[in-house]
Amino acid sequence: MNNEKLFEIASLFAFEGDVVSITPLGEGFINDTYVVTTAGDSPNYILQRKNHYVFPNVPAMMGNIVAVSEHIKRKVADPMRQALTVTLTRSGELCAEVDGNFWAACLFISGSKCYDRADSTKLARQGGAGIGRFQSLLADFDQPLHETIKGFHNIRHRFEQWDASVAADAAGRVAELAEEIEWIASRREKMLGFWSLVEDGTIPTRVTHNDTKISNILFDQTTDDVLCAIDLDTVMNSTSLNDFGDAIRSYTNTGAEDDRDLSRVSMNLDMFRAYAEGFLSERKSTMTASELEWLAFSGIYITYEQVLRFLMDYIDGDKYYKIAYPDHNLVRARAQYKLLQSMEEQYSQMQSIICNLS
Ligand code: GN1
Ligand code: MG
Repeated sequence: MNNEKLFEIASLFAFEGDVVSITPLGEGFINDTYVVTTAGDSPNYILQRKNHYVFPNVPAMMGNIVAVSEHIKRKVADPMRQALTVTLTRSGELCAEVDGNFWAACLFISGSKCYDRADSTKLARQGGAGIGRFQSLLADFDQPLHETIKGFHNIRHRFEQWDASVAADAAGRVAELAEEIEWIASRREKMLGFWSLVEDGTIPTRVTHNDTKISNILFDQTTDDVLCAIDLDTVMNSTSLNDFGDAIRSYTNTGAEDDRDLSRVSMNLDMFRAYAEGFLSERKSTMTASELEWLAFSGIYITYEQVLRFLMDYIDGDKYYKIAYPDHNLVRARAQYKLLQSMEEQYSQMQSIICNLS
């Protein structure tokens, strides 16, 4: 995106001060993110092009983000730093549509930082407490939330998409994937068994973040305390276990999400314990027995779902995730599968850790 165009888009938003620079930030797989720097003492902002292939209704998604953030603001000591502040367009809209793309903005929280990787148990504990607190702050949120991505962590829905993708074979890749397709098939009933407990209400539905990797938490630059959860695009009603499971998938991995060297990929049990300690320190007293019973399994569930999603995108011809090279989604799927196997091997230890903490 050229700079002139970016300045033109920025001018649509009710930013304070003169915009002096707009620079890319981070490596999200979905949206394009920029930092907007303004002159003098005026605040800086985050400007994002929201991917509307992934998010079909960006205004409704922004409505979720505003509602949830307003709710959190009413409860925290420092609302401008412990919650997101969405910046409206000059005409008062939640987002701007430019050439068929949707743009949205929020305040850049000053004196904040984030981490790309959780490389210590201290960070894992803090991250767990951060997401646990996010869920606690929203426990009494009672407004309807738009389902931003239909069936996001609903494996029954994912299997419908999966079956259609495999049948369509849009990129002609199915024939070479017999082994990988069997990884998915062999665990299908087990995953549906877990999800049916969510569907029948045995496991309760709450307000959840749904994308809980470490880079989606802001820390204070000075104190290193957690400030708030960011990237609220996927805030929806689901089981709180998905937030735990997705974090376990990312925090505990000893390798990279897309590691070609599978010998580097495994689940680190100390990181699992630390994340669980942090999460349960905030949530234990309000969790049901069924949630605690399935907490450890949620890591396996979400990692399996991620194998399926990466593989499905590879089968579809790489339509969803940004890729850096042609078989990137396949490499991601294989690395996540290695992580899944490592979790399955350590499942009884994961279970006893949760049991001891709860
Ligand atoms: C996507 O773009 P990013 O990094 O926030 C995805 C997550 C995946 C993740 C895999 C809306 O998140 O669900 O777990 O990639 N977000 C969406 O790293 O699909
Ligand atoms: Mg995200």
